[in-house]
Amino acid sequence: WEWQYIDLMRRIWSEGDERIDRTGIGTRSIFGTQLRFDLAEGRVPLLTTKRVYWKAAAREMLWFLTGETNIRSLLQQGVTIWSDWPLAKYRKATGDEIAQAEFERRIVEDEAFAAAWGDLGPVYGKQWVDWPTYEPAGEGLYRSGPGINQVAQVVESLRSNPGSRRHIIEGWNVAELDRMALPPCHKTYQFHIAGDRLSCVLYQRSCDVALGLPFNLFGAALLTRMTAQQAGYEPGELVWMGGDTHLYLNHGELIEAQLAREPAGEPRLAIVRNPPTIFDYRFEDFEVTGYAPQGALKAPVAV
Ligand code: THF
Repeated sequence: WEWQYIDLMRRIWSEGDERIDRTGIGTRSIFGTQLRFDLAEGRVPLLTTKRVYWKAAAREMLWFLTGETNIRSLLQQGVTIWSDWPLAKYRKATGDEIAQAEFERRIVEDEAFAAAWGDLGPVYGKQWVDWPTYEPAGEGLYRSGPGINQVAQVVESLRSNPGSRRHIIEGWNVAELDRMALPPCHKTYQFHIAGDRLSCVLYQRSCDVALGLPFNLFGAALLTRMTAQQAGYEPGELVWMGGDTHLYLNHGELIEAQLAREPAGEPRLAIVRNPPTIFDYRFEDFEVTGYAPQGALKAPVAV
C-alpha cells in the first residue's frame, strides 16, 4: 500500500499548484485525493520509508478520546507534537521569546500556567465526546443542554443498527471554530459495516502530507481497530480522502530523500486486550511488530 503514499507525494511535488498558504511558508497543493488500506490480519498503514513515531500518534488518539484539549497531559507523556500552537500564542501575547523546551517544562510543572496557556480551545476531543447542545428556554432565550458523546453513540449505533449510513464522528463544529487554536483537519470519520467487517472513511480537509499524514493514517487505523473491536467486528478497510492535499516548500529535502526510497516490510498492529468500553484503552494495549523503518527524516512543522 505504501506506494500509494509515495505516488501521492511524487504527484503533488511535480504537479501541485504552488501558492502561499496561511502559515506563509508556501505549499504545492492538489485538491481531492484518496488512499485505501486493507486493515485485515493486523495490517496497519505505518510508513517504512521513514521512521514514524507511532507511539506519539497512539497517545494522541487516546488523548482525543479522553475529551481533553489541554496539551499538558500529552506533554506529561512526552508527546510534543501539539506544542507549537500554544507556544506561538504565548510568545505573541507576552512578547516573551521563551524556548519550546522551557515552555513545555512550565506547562508540565505549573498547573495554573497550563490552564492559562496550554489549552487549544474546543478541538477534537471536546467535540468528539462532549459536543455542546442548547435548548430553548423561552422568549428567544437558550440554555446549554447536556453534551453529546459522538464516539459512544457511534459504537452503540454500530451494535444496534449496523446497516445505518449515519455512523459519523464530526469535528467541524461551525459555531466554535473561532475558539479553536486550529480548526480540525481530520474532521469527519464515517464507519460502515459489510458482512463481518467494519470499515472507515476519513475525510481530511487539509493535509500536510510529509509530516501530518503518517500520523493521521496511523491514528485513523487505530481508531478503526478500537471501534471494530468494541462493536464486535473484524477490521475492514481504511479509506482516506483529502481535500487540500499539500507539501510544504520547506520540506524539499525530506521529500527528495523519501521519494528515493522503496517500501520494505509489513508491520503489524495487535490490540492485546478487549477493554469494557472504547474509553478504557491504554497505551500498553497496542503492540506493533515487524516495524524496521528506514531512517528518520526531519522537517520543521508549519505553525
Ligand atoms: N499543522 C501542520 N502544519 N502539519 C500537521 O501535520 C499538523 N497536524 C496537527 C496539527 N496541525 C498541523 C499536529 N500534528 C508533527 C507530527 C504531527 C503533528 C505536528 C507535528 C511532527 O513534527 N512530526 C515529526 C516529529 C515527531 C516527534 O518528534 O514526535 C516527524 O518527524 O514525524 C496534523 O494532524
